[in-house]
Amino acid sequence: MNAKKILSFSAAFACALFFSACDGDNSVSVTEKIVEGTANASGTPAATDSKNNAPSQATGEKLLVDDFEDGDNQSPLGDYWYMYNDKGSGAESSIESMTADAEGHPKPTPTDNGSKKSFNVKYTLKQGGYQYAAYVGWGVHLPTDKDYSKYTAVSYRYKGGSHYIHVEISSITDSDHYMKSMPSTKEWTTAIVEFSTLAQEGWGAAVPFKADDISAISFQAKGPDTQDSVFVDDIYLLSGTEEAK
Ligand SMILES: [Ca+2]
Repeated sequence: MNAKKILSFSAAFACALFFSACDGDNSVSVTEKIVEGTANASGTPAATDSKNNAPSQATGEKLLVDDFEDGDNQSPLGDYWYMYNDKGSGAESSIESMTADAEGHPKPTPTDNGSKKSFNVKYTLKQGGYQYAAYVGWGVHLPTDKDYSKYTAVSYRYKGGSHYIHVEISSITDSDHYMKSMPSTKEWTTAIVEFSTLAQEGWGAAVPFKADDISAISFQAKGPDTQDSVFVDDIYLLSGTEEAK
């Protein structure tokens, strides 16, 4: 797939899926790229906008997890966005929201992606005396009494450092969640992550993935000591996808 095709597709797709970002201004989306991450959680993140690896587009129902336009700390599905760090494990990483409230809870921040707000974290990874890689994370729980069985993928837009997306299921109790590694990007990028491409990292119990058991969508930055930031927006569960034309 050549670059021109990616750009023309991306603009159309972004306006179809995220139409609110395109009201009266198609120029917003033309710089977006569409990528997928790598299934290997320990591998080097790589974009898939290269030959023989076409991106997907949504074809079925969408369930909004959050688009942050209301500016509050709560997902439309009911639960609240959270952040965590590795200090309880003995490392020294930190994470903060650019616009936390008085209690330190993360809140959406004004954004440059054509919508009003997105969710931002900035973080410092610092291994300290911890024997494994430093990590921080952020995410939101989903109500577990809802039927997610028809959903096959999660989509979101992001900009910033490399990270992992986690689709957590309630039947995993040791935190070795299904995940995918996503590459860093300096431009707002649309990612469609098929559940079939997720993998557990492998240090915990192997548990079959069942979409109906989804309990959280979360993100994690993990690796060598560094400082970076990530913005996320327009997070949806998708019931169908197909290869982009
Ligand atoms: Ca938004």
